Amino acid sequence: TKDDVKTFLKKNAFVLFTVGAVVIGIMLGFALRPYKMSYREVKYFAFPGELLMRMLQMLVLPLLVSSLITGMAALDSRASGKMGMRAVIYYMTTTFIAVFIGIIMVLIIHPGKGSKDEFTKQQKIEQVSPADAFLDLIRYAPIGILFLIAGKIVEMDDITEMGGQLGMYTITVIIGLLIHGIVVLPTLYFVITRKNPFIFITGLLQALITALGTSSSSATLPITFKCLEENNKVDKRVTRFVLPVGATINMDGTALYEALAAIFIAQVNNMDMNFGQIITISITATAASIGAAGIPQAGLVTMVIVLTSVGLPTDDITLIIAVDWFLDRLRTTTNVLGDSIGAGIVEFLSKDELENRDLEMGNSVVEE
Ligand code: DAS
Repeated sequence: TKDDVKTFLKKNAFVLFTVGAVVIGIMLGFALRPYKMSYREVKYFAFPGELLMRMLQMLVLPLLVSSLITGMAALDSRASGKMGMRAVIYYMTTTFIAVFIGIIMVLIIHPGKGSKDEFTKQQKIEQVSPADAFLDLIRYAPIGILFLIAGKIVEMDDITEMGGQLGMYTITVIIGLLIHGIVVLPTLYFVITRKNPFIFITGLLQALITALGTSSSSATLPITFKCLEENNKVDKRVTRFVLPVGATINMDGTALYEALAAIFIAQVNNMDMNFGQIITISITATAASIGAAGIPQAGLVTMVIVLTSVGLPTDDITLIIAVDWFLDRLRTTTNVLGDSIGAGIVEFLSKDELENRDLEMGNSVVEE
């Protein structure tokens, strides 16, 4: 009915505007290519996009600090010491494995081989001078994205090469996320609990589909709670602690993606990353995934940290914006899967404590 359409449009306004902006940006870019604009003209034309990047860069630090504080606060306030430690060890282990997979995949498949044409090589790495966010970011973002994409399309010499690289990049991310989500996480669950991981994952299907649909771990949280507690019978004392913290700081999919995307951008710029830079990328991708909020495209925003840490041009993020709305769904699903398997593992490892606490509770009830 008319009302349903109105509600749908209101709920998905931002996503619809962003997709619209990507389409118009692509069309505008192709329309302007025949005019062979100079480097300077492109810079002026694409300035509104530059503005968005500076505003996003301004947001990154507060985002990082605030989500770390809230994440740690959630950890300190309610966690029993041992359960908290187990969760943090699980988060760090799975996130580092995810980063490792991302880096190996992009170095094996090498999607970004070939270099940017001369034209874009002149591109200096502008020092980030945070512009005043005089415009409300969310309402401004689609406009910024439109000009970022149009500007990128105008300046790229060989579109087909970039299209091909983007395709290979997307496939590389998907393979990396699948390895982590279908091989690493279930194996970890089986090795520790000796239970069938795929039965556990079947109980999570509704949450995984919600993550795919919303691109937001936070929006999926209520469903993740329901799936774990009702379908997988995970103890509420574990889910109440592991899930909110996990949804904030444990993002395996995002960490894998940011490390992989950073090296892809280095490849497109024909810049080989040495071992030290790859270690830097691993650490900053982990930190960026901890700092990314559980909202759509948060991983794209915090990727600025990773690119800046190894001196890569931050506005090359526009090369991957066109496919980010799709890859975000897959990495969010991996994030939710990682949080959920973490709850199952932490519950298994905390079994004795939980039972002792039940006994204490039971005794105290009996004594009363
Ligand atoms: N969309 C984020 C999430 O909700 C992940 C990301 O942007 O990388 O988990």
